[in-house]
This record gives sequence, structure tokens and C-alpha cells, in this order.
Amino acid sequence: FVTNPLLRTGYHFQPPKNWINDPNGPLYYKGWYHLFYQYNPKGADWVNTLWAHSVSRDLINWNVLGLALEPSIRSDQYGVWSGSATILLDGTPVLVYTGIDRPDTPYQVQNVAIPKNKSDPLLREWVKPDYNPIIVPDSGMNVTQFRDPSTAWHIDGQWRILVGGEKGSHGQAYVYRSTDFKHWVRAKHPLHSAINGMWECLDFFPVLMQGKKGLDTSDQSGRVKYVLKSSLEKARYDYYTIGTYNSRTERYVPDDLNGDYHRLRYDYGKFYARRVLVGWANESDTVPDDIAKGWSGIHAIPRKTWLDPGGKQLVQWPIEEVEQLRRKSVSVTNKVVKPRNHFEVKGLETYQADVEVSFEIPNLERAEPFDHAFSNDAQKLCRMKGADNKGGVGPFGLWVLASANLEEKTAVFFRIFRDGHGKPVVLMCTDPTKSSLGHDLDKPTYAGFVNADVSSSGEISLRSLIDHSVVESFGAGGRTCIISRVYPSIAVGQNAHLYVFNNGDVDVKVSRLKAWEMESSKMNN
Ligand code: DQQ
Repeated sequence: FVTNPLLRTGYHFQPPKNWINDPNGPLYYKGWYHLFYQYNPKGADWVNTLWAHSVSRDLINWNVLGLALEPSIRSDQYGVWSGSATILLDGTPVLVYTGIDRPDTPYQVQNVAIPKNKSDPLLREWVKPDYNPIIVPDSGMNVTQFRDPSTAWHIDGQWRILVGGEKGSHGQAYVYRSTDFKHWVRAKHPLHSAINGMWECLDFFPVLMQGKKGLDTSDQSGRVKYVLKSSLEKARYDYYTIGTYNSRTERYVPDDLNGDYHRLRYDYGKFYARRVLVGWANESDTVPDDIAKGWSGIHAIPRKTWLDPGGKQLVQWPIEEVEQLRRKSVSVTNKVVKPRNHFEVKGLETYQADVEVSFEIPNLERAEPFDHAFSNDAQKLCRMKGADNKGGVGPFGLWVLASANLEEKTAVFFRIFRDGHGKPVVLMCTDPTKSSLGHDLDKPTYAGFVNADVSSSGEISLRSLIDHSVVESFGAGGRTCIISRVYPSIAVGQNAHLYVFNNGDVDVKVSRLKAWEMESSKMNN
């Protein structure tokens, strides 16, 4: 059943076939969005990855171009791994990427590529200057954990770039500086480091303290904070901290000094790699299944990202361009869902849909007490208290990709607890444990706390982008995001249903719900 073509996505980014992982070097040039990505042109498994290239006018409809970077020089002959794009001061885009230059150990160095023809808006051909590699690891550095150069930023006449690494058990954000983008020298100490293993796909960028406008990496005007994101190689998720950056001392200090342990995440589901914000979500089936179905990996819908007015976290929302795919819709207003009850949202196909719903928060008297032992482990709490585990206030939310008799369903929901002072603690979960009757699937429950003042607003909202085998959800306007992969065996195509459920002890009111069928986008075909 995993090879059922009805499980292939309709509007999430992917090539026509084969393996993809990290988004690489997104850039905007002469009216086109360019997206590169780790790609195996020969199959649906992670071997021989290089950079494939797609372009778009709106980040939703994509055209595939030829491969952008393939192994071709001594310093990338055994692999073209992840990296970034930077636009130089004269407008020239440059790709900086990791090359593997030895056959036996993945010895890692950093290379650049520049457009062959700058007047081509599609930037179809890239050349690798003969001064490559631009950065090699110093002696004493871990040469197999030294990769994924970030977008560069320019301050006081100098470019800076980060390269991720590992020293002992500490993740490292090494800083390299250059005036000409050719000769690079490592700063004495890293920008930041913390005790949590190899840091892949580092990202470092300023965010405005007020407003939603995005900033160029070099922009220091206005009052800004900085975001440092790393992808944890072993745990396979991204986390970030928010802090301040001093370009003279070349140091970044997180505002929350324990931030590296609290680990705010872009997304509490399968979301790995980089910003527009685009992330890679891998499959949850087996490698043989991927090879049989001929494709593996998708990218999330690009997300607009800004700093929450409280300054403590980022907020993300699907770019508005995705709304052009909305077609037929249905609405529900002011509908009460009794305890242990549910209702179906009828009148549209929901295997490819966009659903926005607002729940009125009921009285919290019946809310379960919050156990602070779980303060740093939402996922564990949600594994224990899944969607079918009856609660006080909640679990309430959506069953998506559900079969008619509910033997298959993926639950996206909230559960509200009360702390010792009577304050609400909101948990958001995606529980895929009942998503499929199929075997050999990875069905991890994902969860995060939602930092939203539900007592004063009296409401909490949820948006889910459903796309055959993807459920990408945004809680409380994008304060907590969870993307997850599921593979129903019955609830596919027109057999997929959508429900609102309440497994709590008190009534929950759907103040508004609107669901749209989504058209397929043009996806690299
Ligand atoms: N995958 C790339 C690496 C990166 C890792 C190679 C993260 O450069 O560190 O495909 O998914």
C-alpha cells in the first residue's frame, strides 16, 4: 500500500521521482525563486547526493531545471553536500557548499560555485573557480564533521560564514571571515557551541524585534535579535535559540542561557534543514518501500517567519501564495462538540486540503493538573496521553486522513492542563499511532507546548495542510508547528475523511471552521 500513487503529495515540494533531502541555497534572482536540494538522480535512497535545481515565480508552482552541482573537481569528487547561497555586493549569487574529497572517509571541505552567465535569470549553469576549495579543516579539527556552510553576512567590510562542526561532544559554529570571498580565515573561537553533538545545516540571521518583515542576513538596521539554528545529527531535528550578536567580539549569546537545553524548535515533527523557511521531511516507511515506490522525501510549504512580540520565540505561517490553490470550501460555525463526541466535516474531498479552525476554550475547572516533570518533554507527555486517552479539557482537535469507520485516523489536537497557579498549559500533538493499518511504518507522536495566552483570548486556533501523506499543522497562529508523514491504507483519495473530535470531559465549541479542497500545484513536471 505504501507504493499507492494516491499517497504521493499534490502540493508539497518534490521532484518527479527519487530521493531528496535538505533544501540548499534558496535565493531570489531576477524575478525567480531558486531552490536547490540534495538529490540522488539514480534512486530513492541517500547515496551520491548532489544539487538539483528548481525555479518558481511564487514558491508554490515549480519547474525543474538540470542538475546545478555535480561532483566534478578534486575537492568535491566524492560528494556535493549541503550549503547556502549568498548574493555578493555587486549582485552576483554565489553557492557555497561542502565537498567530499576522499573516497574512504568523508573528509569535508568547503567550495564555491558562481553563475556562468549572470544575465540568465534561471542561472542554469554554475562554474567552480580554480581557487577551490575555499576552506579546509585545520589540524585538530574533526574532518568528517565539518560541513553545511551558512549564508554569509557582511559587516564593516568583512564577510562571515558559519561552518558546522563537532568537537568532543560539543556542536560548533565555526566562523570564517573574508574580504574578497576567496580567502577565508577562521576566527579564533566559534560563534557559539553547546553540548549536543554535531551541528548540521547551521543558520544564523537577524529578525526585527517588532513587525513581521524579513531581513537580509547582513541587515543590522533597526532593532534586531539574532536566531541561531542547528540541526542535530543524532536526534534528527532542528532547534534554535534567540540572542544577541556582537560582530566585534564575533560572539553570539542566547538570551535564555539554558536555551540550548530547552531547545525551541522550528517544528516539532519531521522538519530538518533551512530557512526561507523550507524544511525537509523524510519518509516514515522503510528504505525498500521507498525504492519500490521510486521516491522519498518532500519539502514543507515555505513559511514566513518572524519574532513573536514577546521576543522569546519565532512564529511561522505558510506563505500566502499557497492560498491560490484553495478551491471548493465548507464552513462550520458555533458548533458544540460534547464530551467523547465527534462530527464529520462533509461536502468536500479532504485528502488534499487546507483546514482552519478556532476552538473556544472551555472553562478550565476540569483541566488536568500539569506535572512539571514534563516541562521539557512535550513529546513524552503526548505519547502517554495520546488522542484516545480521555482527558479533562481536551484532547480536542481534528482527525484527518481518517477512514469512514475511524479505524484509520491521524489526530492533530490540543490538551489543556492547569499549573499550580491555575494557569493553562497548552499541549499540541500529532498522534499518528492509528494512522494506518499497514506494517513497518514509523509512527512517532510529535508534540510541543503552545506559548499562547489562551485565557485572555478565550480561543485557540489550528491550521492543517493535508496532502495525501503529509499533515503539516500550525497551532495558535504558528506558535507551534508540527509536520508529520503518514501512510493510510484505507483513508486514501476519496476514502479520506475529516472529523472534529472531543475526547475531553467538557464541551468544546468550534467557533469557526473553514476547509478548502486544494488544487495540485505544478510540481517539477
Ligand atoms: N545531509 C547532507 C549534509 C547534511 C545532512 C548530505 C543533513 O551536508 O549535514 O546530504 O541532512
